[in-house]
Amino acid sequence: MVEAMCQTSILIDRIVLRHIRMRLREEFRTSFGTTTWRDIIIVEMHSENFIGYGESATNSFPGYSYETYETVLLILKKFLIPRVLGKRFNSPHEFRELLEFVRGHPMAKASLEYAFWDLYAKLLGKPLYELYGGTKAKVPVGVSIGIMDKISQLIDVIQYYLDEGYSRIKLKIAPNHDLDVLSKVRDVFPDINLQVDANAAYDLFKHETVLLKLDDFDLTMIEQPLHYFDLVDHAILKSKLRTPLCLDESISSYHIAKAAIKLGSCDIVNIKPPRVGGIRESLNIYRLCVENGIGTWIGGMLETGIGKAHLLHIAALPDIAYPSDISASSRYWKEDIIDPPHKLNPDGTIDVPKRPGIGVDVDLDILLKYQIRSWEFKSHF
Ligand code: OSB
Ligand code: MG
Repeated sequence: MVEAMCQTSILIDRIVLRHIRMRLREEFRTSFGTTTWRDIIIVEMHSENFIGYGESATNSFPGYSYETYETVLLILKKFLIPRVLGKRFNSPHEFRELLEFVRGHPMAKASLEYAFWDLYAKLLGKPLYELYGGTKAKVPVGVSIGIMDKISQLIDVIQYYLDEGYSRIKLKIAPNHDLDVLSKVRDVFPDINLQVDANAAYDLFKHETVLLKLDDFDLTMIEQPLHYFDLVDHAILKSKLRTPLCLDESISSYHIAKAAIKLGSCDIVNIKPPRVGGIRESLNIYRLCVENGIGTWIGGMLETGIGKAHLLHIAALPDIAYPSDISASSRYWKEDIIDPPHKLNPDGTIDVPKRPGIGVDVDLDILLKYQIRSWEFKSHF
């Protein structure tokens, strides 16, 4: 689909990296740690008068994966940028191919690939979703809610987001913060679309009884209950659960997705472009899942409006089956760095931007308020 498009040759003549630090409106607690501040690398890729934008989804601590914003900076500066700067590319496929010489570091690759896709689409004058074969003008979204000490507070927060119009609620769970919480939440909200995410906190041997009791709460899915390397135990657990099992952290690439599907480790895959190394890999995983009857949706990583815009274009694909973790700008930020900000529609969807590329403008004045440092790389021509 993408490869068959009209050829546009792009010369990458300048790349600017901006380290920004933004405070979340509220701290976000998961089984792997608490996030209050986000350290983000914004990638600005220039060709002629066009600018493409990417964003690293990493954090300041390697709790979700081994990458941090510092490793992204290192890999971009030392390996990836020197490889692409001053070169011409005829397609995003050709661009992405050149990043393959680095093993791992998916979030570094994704941040650069994001910027290239945006640039490429802007040069073609087309919104990104059209290049991906996306068909949805607006996509169903849900909100992900962190762990809270007080159940009364959690109930209030759920009510707040339901009132805002979110129609799917995802709760973070962890050992000793699960059945009791869910039973109280279900008492108050018996009918809402509810799912949970354990961020790999459980062990099948130690926690089997608790995990099987999750079947009692009519959950849409259980996300990443076990260790991220443990495809086999996930397959065993899936065979014992009625609730669909979704993998997040485990699915680090197309090849692992293939193994997980062959092993029967999951019913659903949360596709997160930053986790798998970008858009091309996400499109490949999406197609693989659709061919194999595995449900998909697009996961989030507390991104700014730039990263969320990229997610919206991918979530516009026709067979994404569940609401995605793409909340409105106001969910995480007092002030987003894009114009216009992403807004939630009353029906629990967010519009896919229609203008070329990611389809939203970056507000440089706001971005610079949060900037810690920037680095500029110019081609020699
Ligand atoms: O596991 O899905 C996750 C945020 C950071 C890291 C991991 C995860 C999350 C979320 C929030 O659940 C998703 C979002 O709204 O961006
Ligand atoms: Mg998750």
